[in-house]
Parts: sequence; structure tokens; C-alpha cells
Amino acid sequence: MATPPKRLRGAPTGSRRHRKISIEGNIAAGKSTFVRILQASSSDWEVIPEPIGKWCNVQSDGDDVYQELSSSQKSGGNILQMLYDKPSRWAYTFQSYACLSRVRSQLQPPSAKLQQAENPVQFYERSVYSDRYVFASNLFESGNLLDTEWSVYQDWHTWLLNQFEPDIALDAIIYLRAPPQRCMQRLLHRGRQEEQGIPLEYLEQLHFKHEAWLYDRNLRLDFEYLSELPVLVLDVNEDFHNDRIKQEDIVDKVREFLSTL
Ligand code: UDP
Ligand code: D5M
Ligand code: MG
Repeated sequence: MATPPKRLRGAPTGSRRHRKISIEGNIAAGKSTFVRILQASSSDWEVIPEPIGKWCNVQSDGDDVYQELSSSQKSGGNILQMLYDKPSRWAYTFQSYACLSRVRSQLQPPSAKLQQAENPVQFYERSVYSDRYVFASNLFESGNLLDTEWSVYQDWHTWLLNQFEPDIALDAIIYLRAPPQRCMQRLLHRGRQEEQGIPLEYLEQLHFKHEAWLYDRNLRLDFEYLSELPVLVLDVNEDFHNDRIKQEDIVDKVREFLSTL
């Protein structure tokens, strides 16, 4: 299912401009697996991994970007662990750092190789928008961000993103949709130590946030262009990690979607 594209405010139309697509979805839905498949499918496609991956000691799959340690790791901190251990204490700090990292990621210029590509695309694992409309919003609703923290966060988030909008604006979103139970199964299978105490209820809350934002599309958003953004919804309930045919099918769907942008 894909919503029809509309020309975006502020997004340059020159043919050399690279497209910016965010891959959204619940924890352990399969985003990293998905972007690795995309990366391997076209030399025109580049993946920007989720910066939060640097905050815990998951050294992933030989990808150099993941090997780099963040300053919080170098100083011995693990802000993801801190968030899960005591969300009411760390939610605001975590959201500040998450947003800073994502803005940096979304401003990352395309590699030299991508600049030579005919139809260059950068794929991000999540975005500054899921930070706010999924995670921060849920932390507020669950009482882990105070009214004042939530107000302050929204104020600077809106201001900051408006300042950077021409450079960080997305062209589209791909939503990897899976039931929370499936995500829980994959989360346990992945075995990331920081996440082992996550209850199903948390994944359900995040699922409803994703659904309202990207499936039902009835969430109130503070960035006008976001409501018009084309969204490709891919059902990833069934395993695609070990299924070459499904992977080819997914890549075909992505190509088709890109051709409509
Ligand atoms: N996974 C799986 N089948 C799939 C997709 C993913 O078994 O079709 C596994 C994957 O190998 C990993 C876990 O599910 O162990 C979570 O996937 P990933 O890290 O890609 O999820 P993300 O959190 O990035 O969305
Ligand atoms: O996401 C990586 C991990 O980071 C996962 O435990 C969710 C968490 N995460 C990502 N962004 C946020 C924000 N903004 N707030 C709170 N927690 C966050 P994964 O889906 O496994 O790739
Ligand atoms: Mg991931």
C-alpha cells in the first residue's frame, strides 16, 4: 500500500538531488535487516544507520559505521541502558541526544560514490520524526516526561527542524509493519542486552503510535509537509530475512515506489 506522492515544499526538484527516505517501524520489526538488503541491491542506494546503535555495545555485522564509539560509550555511559533502567530520569536526556544525533545523520552529505549515481537515494533507519511522534510522545503519555519537559522538547524540536527543514526534509517514508508479538519474538531472538526487560506492552504502545502516524495517518503533526509525504507500507510479519524470493519482491516494491516520487 502506498499513498500517492505530492510535490514537497522546499524540496529541490533538480534531477541530481538525492532522495531521502526514512525506514520506520517498531523495535526489532526488521529495519536494519531491510536496509542491509537495500544496500546490497543497488549502487545508487546508500544507508545511514540509526545513530542510537552507537550508544549500546551492539557491534553490528561488520559495518564500519557501527564500529565507531560514541562519546557516551568512550566515557563509559550507555544511555540506552540508562533509559530502559530508569525512564523517568533519562527520557528527556535521551531524547535530546537522540535528536541531535539524528539531525547530524540526516544532514550527512551523500558519499562521493552516491554523488556519481544516476538516481541517488539515502535511506535512514528512523528519523527525527519517529523520535518525537513515536518515542517522546509515548514517554510523555506514560508519565516519563513531565509536562514541562515535553513542552520544552516540542518547542526546540519544532524550531530546530524548521531551521534545517530544506536540508533534512524527507521525500518519503517506508513503514515496516509488523504485529508487536512478532517484534517481541525478533527482539528476543536478536538478544540485545539493553532490551531484554522490555515488556510486550511497550511494543504495543509504540505500535499504536506508528499505526496512527503512518497507517491511519490521523496523527496531528507540526510539520506541514509531513502530512503530504508518500508512505509505502510493507507488511513484514512473515520472515524475509531468510527468504530470497521475498527479498526480491520487497526490493521490487521499493523500486516501484521510488519511481513514483
Ligand atoms: N529478523 C528475522 N526475520 C526477519 C527480519 C528480522 O528473524 O524477517 C531478525 C533479525 O535477524 C534480528 C531481529 O529479527 O535478529 C531484529 O531485526 P533488526 O535488527 O533488523 O530489527 P530493527 O530493530 O532494526 O527493526
Ligand atoms: O532501535 C534501537 C533501540 O533504540 C531500540 O531499543 C529503541 C531505541 N530508540 C530509538 N530511538 C529512540 C527514541 N527516540 N527514544 C527512545 N528509544 C529509542 P531498533 O528499532 O532496535 O533499531
Ligand atoms: Mg535496527
